[in-house]
Amino acid sequence: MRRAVCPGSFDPITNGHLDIIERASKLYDVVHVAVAINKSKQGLFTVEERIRMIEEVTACYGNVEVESHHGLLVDFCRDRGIPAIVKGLRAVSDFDYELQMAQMNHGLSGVETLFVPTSPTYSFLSSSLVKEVAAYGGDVGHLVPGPVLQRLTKRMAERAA
Ligand code: COD
Repeated sequence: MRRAVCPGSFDPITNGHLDIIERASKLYDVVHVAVAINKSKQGLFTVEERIRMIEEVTACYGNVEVESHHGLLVDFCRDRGIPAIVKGLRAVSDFDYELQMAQMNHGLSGVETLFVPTSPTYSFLSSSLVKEVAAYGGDVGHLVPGPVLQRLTKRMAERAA
């Protein structure tokens, strides 16, 4: 079984994340999506909510497993026998930090990182920007999957009330 992991915060998953997960799902037998638990950062969605949204929008691929994780990503990989991390690269600005993480992860455990160039349509897209635009009532319907848009709209309305 060829396995890979797509890690991230996914707060919430965007079409940019989904594009990378879909492309990884065509290259590997099983793609693990690892949702990082960051106790020092309050998310818009709980980790459980993020997992449910990712499961819903990746179910169609048939080979994607979604889990939370805390601690080092390389430990998540070691525990599941995953030799590769798949990351999307949006722009040169992503590259410095992604290269550092890739080299650190390889040095720690030998796990490889493979970079997939983002689709040009999504090269500007991040969860943070989606949340900011949505918070001010902007249209993000073309940037996130439908089920995510529904929950995002609801959460923003709750926050505004
Ligand atoms: N197009 C393509 N890819 C995208 C896009 C887009 N528009 N947006 C995001 N991505 C991809 C990128 O590969 C990105 O790295 C990944 O999705 C996740 O993005 P986010 O924003 O959801 O998540 P981050 O950047 O907050 O996630 C950081 C990690 C959780 C991956 C990282 O901190 C980590 O591995 N933490 C675990 C602890 C650890 O091992 N630390 C040591 C690292 S050396």
